[in-house]
Amino acid sequence: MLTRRRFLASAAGAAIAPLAFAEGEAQTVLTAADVHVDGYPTVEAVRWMGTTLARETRGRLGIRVYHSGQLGRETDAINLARFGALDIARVNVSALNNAFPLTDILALPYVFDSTAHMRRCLDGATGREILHAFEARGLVGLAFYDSRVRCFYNNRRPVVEPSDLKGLKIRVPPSDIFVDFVRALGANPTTLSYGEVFAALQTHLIEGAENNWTTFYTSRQFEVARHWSESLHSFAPEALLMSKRRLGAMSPSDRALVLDVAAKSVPYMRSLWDRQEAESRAAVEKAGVQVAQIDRRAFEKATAPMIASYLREPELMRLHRQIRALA
Ligand code: GTR
Repeated sequence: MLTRRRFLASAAGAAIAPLAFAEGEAQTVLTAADVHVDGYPTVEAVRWMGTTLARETRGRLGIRVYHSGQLGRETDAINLARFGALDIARVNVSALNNAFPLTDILALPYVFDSTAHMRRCLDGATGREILHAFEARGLVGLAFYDSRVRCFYNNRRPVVEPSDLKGLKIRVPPSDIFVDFVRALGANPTTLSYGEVFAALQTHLIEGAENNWTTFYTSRQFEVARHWSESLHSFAPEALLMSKRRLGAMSPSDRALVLDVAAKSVPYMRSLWDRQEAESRAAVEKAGVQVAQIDRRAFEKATAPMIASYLREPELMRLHRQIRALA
């Protein structure tokens, strides 16, 4: 095995950069923003990109990840990246829906049947087309990451039927799809940024929200919302975006390297994700959160007109057909 000591010894006194670089130590440090806590699979995947870039360029390129929302909301990160003030924004597609309408198809409820189905679509022509669409507005779509599936949870009661949600104030991300979906179920949608959700649940400004197991756990929202419902409604994935201006300013070979390393971070992220999701669910259930199965038919029936209204948009209908053909 080539250890660091042996590598340095074999360099015979030449001024060679070390094999491992601390985050942010490279000559050119790209900045990345994520709302999630340190250790979350998206944070770790971008950090892995930074380590890989540093290794491949002998310390010339690296990434510093500002996690836990240190650089603000996802909508802020998107705009900062568009204008070149931030290099990499890791956000959920829900934060992109209103500005990039093609992303609607990825967040729309009941479009994907499973993670495997979603991965097939994102890894193929549908994913490539949507990633490409970001370029029209100052961004380069580097990759999509997993976020599995979103479900409702609340601090009031078990939710089985849509009528159980009636009148509840439910936090949604800043996307019309989520606002319309929650409204179609008879609840009151409240748009809040991710960082505000825990306190809003705790102070009863809202009564519920919806997200995946990993986020529910790592944000500690499970401590203040004790009823989870397996609504499995949206597979809205994560998007990894880069400032088009910043990427365009790099040399062609560095540009190709960044794109390649981003693509390679996807399987890495997925392996972290699968493990973390199972651990998160187990921890939440152990902490006593009640899990209810829902009446899926009733949920689909209540929201069918709302979903159909989005699919009247020809581009979304076309993508929907493409996705369903891979089901
Ligand atoms: C999570 C996602 C975050 C953020 C959050 C939210 O699943 O990973 O990027 O978008 O949802 O609902 O705001």
